Amino acid sequence: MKIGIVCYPTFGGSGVVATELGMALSNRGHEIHFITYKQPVRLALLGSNIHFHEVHVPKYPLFHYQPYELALSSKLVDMVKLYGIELLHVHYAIPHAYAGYMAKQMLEEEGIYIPMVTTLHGTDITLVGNHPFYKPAVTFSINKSDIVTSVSESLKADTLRLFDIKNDIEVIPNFIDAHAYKTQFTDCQRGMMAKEGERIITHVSNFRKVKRIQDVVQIFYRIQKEIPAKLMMVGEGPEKEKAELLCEKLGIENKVMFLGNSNEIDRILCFSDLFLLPSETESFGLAALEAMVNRTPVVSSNTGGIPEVNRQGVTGFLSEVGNVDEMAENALKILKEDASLEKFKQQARKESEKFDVNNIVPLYEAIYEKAFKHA
Ligand code: GMT
Repeated sequence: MKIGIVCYPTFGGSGVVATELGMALSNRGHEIHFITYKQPVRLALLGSNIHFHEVHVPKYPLFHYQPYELALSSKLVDMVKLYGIELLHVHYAIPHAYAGYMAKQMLEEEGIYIPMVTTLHGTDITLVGNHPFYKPAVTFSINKSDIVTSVSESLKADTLRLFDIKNDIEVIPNFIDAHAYKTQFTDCQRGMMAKEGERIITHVSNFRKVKRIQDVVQIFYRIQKEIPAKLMMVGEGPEKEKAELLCEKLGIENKVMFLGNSNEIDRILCFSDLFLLPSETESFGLAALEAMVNRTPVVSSNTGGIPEVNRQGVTGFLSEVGNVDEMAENALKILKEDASLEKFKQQARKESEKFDVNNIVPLYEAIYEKAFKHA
């Protein structure tokens, strides 16, 4: 199939999933066209089966806001015609489903019918899309999609609760390539980051409010009072500075490393002993799954789709949002003894294999077949 993928090209989970999906589909013989404003960060290799088309938005002084949807829908029309793209798969409803639907309509005027699959990722529903200023357009574009998927049962329930949705929503969980990690890094160079006997705790995110970065620091503060430990903070975002200040205030700045955005998350997770994800809301928690595949157990909040990924007492522990005392106690349960740490590491890895690319990508292929019948 020739598939056009629309996504955010940044470090956010939806862009990562869309990029990994495109790469997996191209390995399975499909021709993939990424259409977005920048080459997706995880997209390493372009080739005969995998293309990137940049959406340019010319700046014009009259416009206070430059019209990205207009440029995107025009680019979609052009690329569908030029490359014979047969299906559009848009990730994140805003504004991608809206622009995709406009492109579909323009193409229909020329006698070209193209199905559109929309994948909902989380904040497009729970935070941004739900805002009254966007809601009618988001509802409309979800209802106009040929097939709608969501990345967890929890997100599906949220969507049905918050919007007046007329079509079915199919749940297809996010995925990882478990086999890519099996033999990848035998020497994790742990010694570069921590001393012998120190536990390494990691958090990876876009440092937005929803991630409750201050909770990450507070949990670590409690852990390091009990055992020798270091905290790796990976990512960039608006809450980073506050977190740095809190570390100074608590006097733990020499135990916390802020590593910025990284394309080598797996190298960092390779030497991590525990992953912290205390988010306010999380439709899935791809970062937790990426930790688990790298044998890193997870201490998290029990919100949204996280319980579908992090299993209580198996891959880690879950607590109510904001309960940093319990999260720290749970972390210590895992970290204190080598034997319990090893047990959780093995269980985290085993559970992650359920989300292997080879189990999940065929579900998308089946959806595409269905979308053709629907269109
Ligand atoms: O987590 C973020 O803030 C980024 C956001 C995105 O849209 O890129 O992530 C969402 O989609 C990911 C991939 O499906 C999910 O794993 C994240 O849980 C979800 N984030 C939230 O729901 C807050």
